[in-house]
Amino acid sequence: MKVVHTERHRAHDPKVETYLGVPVPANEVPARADSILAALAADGGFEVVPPTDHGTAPILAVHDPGLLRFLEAAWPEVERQRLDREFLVADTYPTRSMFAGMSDAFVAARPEPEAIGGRVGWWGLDSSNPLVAGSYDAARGAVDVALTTADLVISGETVAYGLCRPPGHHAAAAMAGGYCFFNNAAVAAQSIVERTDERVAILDVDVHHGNGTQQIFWRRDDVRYASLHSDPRRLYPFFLGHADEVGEGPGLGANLNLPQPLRANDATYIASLDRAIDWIADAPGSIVVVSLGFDTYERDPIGDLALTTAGYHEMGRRVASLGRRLVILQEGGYHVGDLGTNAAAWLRGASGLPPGRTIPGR
Ligand code: Q9C
Ligand code: ZN
Repeated sequence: MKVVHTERHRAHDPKVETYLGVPVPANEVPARADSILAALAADGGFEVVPPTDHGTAPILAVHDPGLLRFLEAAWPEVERQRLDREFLVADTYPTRSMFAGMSDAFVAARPEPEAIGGRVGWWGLDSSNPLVAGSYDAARGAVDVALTTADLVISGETVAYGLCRPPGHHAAAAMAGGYCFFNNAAVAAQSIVERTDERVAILDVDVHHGNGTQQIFWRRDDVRYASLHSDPRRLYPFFLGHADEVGEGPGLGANLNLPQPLRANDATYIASLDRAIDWIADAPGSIVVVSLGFDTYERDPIGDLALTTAGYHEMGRRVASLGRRLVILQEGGYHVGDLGTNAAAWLRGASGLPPGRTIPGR
């Protein structure tokens, strides 16, 4: 299997994030990609290829140009103002209740703030998403990885894996958040729709609901979105991801959320996965974009499900059994030590290979 990867991800190297306002070690770190690459290299069945530059047009096909402008300008502005800090994060957000009682048109006409402290809240979902000096460049690299992975599949590979970092599925059309800046999977899916004229399905198996992907395709029937995730009553992103979110307008019925119970195991999870797979099989199309997270893992530090390495192999096998071509893109997964082994297991399953090595000592 081809693996698309670039070292550009390394520029996004936050040391700290904040958790309910308290500094904690960052979860979304370059070592994640190192873990995955090391395991795939040890496996031997993977060929690493670099991405090609796709420019900004595919990003602007799903994102507000203001988000791109902000992300590009944010760190230079921090430096220009000599704000002495290692990362930028908002403390003030345009929360919905601020605008309660005001008309949609009035709210839509509120101007983007000029001050950096206002802009970072304007374009952001949450305060645990540190933006550092290299975040923009790394995020552009991750989009190129996703688009190159889609290119490979469009030009005939049955499956390819993009080692996107930073991840993407929390980024909405006009919003970054949840360790995400651009929505890699949404950019790839949009590009596939444009170039193949086919419908595309996105299957999101990160432990968190992909609120950004859902938002981008909410009113569309040409891109179906299915997500398995921890119930948002317990876990981030809290405000979206419930089972009653089914899309609106032309997109009514093209969104499927399957919230999972606390500590869901392989059997419980895979029963839901089969539902999502059947739902995807119900609609036409030959390509599925997989938003692949390993924060469903039993030892993940921020997830609350309990999947195993063996479960990941079975998941990959079942997703491949759809008989569609797969554009597999990396999202979350924060147990850095076991991340690579889990990724190798999933991708081996998706390639029709038997399970590889297991977690040492387990
Ligand atoms: N104490 C992805 O997995 N909140 N994003 C973390 C941890 C944000 C996760 C709080 C979690 C975002 C792509
Ligand atoms: Zn996640």
